[in-house]
Amino acid sequence: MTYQHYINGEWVDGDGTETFDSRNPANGETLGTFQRGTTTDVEAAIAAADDAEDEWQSLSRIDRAEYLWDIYHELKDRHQELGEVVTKECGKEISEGKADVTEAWQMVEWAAGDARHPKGDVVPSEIPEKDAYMRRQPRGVVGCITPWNFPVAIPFWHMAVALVEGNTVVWKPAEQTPWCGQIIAEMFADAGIPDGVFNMVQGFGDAGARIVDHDDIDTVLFTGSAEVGEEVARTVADDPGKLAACEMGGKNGIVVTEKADLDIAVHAAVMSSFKTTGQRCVSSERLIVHEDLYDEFKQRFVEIAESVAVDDPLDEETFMGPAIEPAHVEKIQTYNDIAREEAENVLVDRTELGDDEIPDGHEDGNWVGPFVYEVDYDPDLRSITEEVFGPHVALIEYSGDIERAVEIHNDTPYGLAGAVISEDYRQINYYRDNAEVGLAYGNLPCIGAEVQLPFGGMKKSGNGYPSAREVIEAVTERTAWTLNNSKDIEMAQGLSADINTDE
Ligand code: UN1
Repeated sequence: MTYQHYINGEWVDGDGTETFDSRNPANGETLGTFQRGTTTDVEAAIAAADDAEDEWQSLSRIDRAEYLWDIYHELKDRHQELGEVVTKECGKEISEGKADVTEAWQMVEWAAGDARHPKGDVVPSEIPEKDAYMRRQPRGVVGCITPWNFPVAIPFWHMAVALVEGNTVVWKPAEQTPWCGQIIAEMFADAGIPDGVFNMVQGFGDAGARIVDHDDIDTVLFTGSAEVGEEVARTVADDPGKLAACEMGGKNGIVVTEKADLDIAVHAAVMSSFKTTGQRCVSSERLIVHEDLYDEFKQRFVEIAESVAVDDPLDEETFMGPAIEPAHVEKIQTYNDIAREEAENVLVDRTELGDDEIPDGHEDGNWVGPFVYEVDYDPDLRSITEEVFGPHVALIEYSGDIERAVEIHNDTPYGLAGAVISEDYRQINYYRDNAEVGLAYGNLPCIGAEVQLPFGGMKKSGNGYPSAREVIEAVTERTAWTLNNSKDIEMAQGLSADINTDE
């Protein structure tokens, strides 16, 4: 059987004749076959979303949220099952597969709960007889393009708030995780969301590109790679009526100062570097460690990186599952090769796992283990400036004060996430005030943000926050509404309201 698109309230094959398979990255098994959407399918979905706008906007925010509450309960009720689906399709170990589903229902809860919260601002006016308000209105049709590494949570980052606010959506899930896309679309269908309000087209970059450049899309929400995100932002910039909110990757760093608690430092670094096999946009690939602690930190970090459990992701004892796909393993290998050239020393090289390390029956998985190296700091090294999106970690020793550490930390084109490990509040506050990142942590890993926080980056890591709480800015217009309660018109700024005539 071939899974279909969900357009205008119907499951359809669409216009295309090609199909594609979803594969389990841990063992290569085929999980399902899916229709590959064409630009025509995207156009049909956008037309449906456009037609559905008026009816959807005529509902109250609270009534729109009712559809999402159904989904909230379903996500919770099916936690274990869906966690396993995430793990099978994207390779994250099972606690992470389940956390993805938890993050999804938390986002739905935030969005649907927010429907009952006051919205907009009451704003003072210079003129006592005037009432001024800021009101929010939906932007219209929102196009959502989501990545494979959070195949359930990130779609809800994009869509939950967009829908409650009164937008209709056209969504393209990542081509690596269409099964998660299918299940989410089934949830919307089961919740009885009106036809055309939610549309899903399975497919690849050509389908995504049509979402981005279509005139009837009002906002594009994109989470994914920097290359694609830049293209999205550029295309959207050509159309003044359109908005893009993009969240891309990072070359995230953790600063371990001479005042750090080493247990916290090692724990936070291991979590940040190797959870999700380094495939979070917030994963850390640079550990910037003060010379006073460097040797001990190195020894302890290396010991764990040598032994961290890379194994069957469905097994609860596993720490790292496989990488998403063979092409991604190649990318990681390429960067490991670059680092071999650039590094002072390679400390851990589990690029190729031994046969005894690969779980039985998983020989066709996309296995890659930790790679750790130390460099003599040089801002021109590719290995410490380009995002790998894998378990590829540089140790960078620094001497001097926190200012120096933060200088190295900020010396990347990216600015998504980072952490400082220190027991000295002055160092922590210096980092807080000067680190060029959207998500900054003290004495914690630089992963694991909660949905009620703003989530997004500075510099090349993105703009416009297509995620979590802050997505509301990308999917709403703000109207400044002013009402005069007087019979006379009086203007602010001392502007005369007199009408002078020649008579
Ligand atoms: C991502 O890294 O691609 O903060 C998303 C976190 C998760 C989301 C990560 N809440 O680690």
